[in-house]
Amino acid sequence: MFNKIIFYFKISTTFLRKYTIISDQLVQWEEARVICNANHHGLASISNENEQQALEESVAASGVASDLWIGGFRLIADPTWKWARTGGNISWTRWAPLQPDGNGLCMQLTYSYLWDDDSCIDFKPFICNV
Ligand SMILES: [Ca+2]
Repeated sequence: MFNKIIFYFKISTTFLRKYTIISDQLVQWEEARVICNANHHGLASISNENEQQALEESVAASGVASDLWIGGFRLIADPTWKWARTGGNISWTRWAPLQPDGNGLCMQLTYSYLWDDDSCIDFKPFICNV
């Protein structure tokens, strides 16, 4: 039902991370989270430079030239960003310049692979951890 594109990237001899990009389904952030939890291992989370690099490579290889939902979010009364997949606070970050600027509570990966807060009700393709 989805056009799933799965990429595998070996980042080092001890590190392997896989991401799935579902590129033909445009959904709001919450729906992306639910789909990723049901079918994979959560909406994509990025914990360090290696994972960011793997994500960038998988998006580049997919040919998807669009903003994409990833798994960061915050609550309206709390400035702390968390990963939906784990519930943990986000420490390592790769925000775009001048972001987060407060225009939304959900995190997108921009077409230049940087992080940006955005309105959760926008419709975008998304990336799951697998
Ligand atoms: Ca923003």
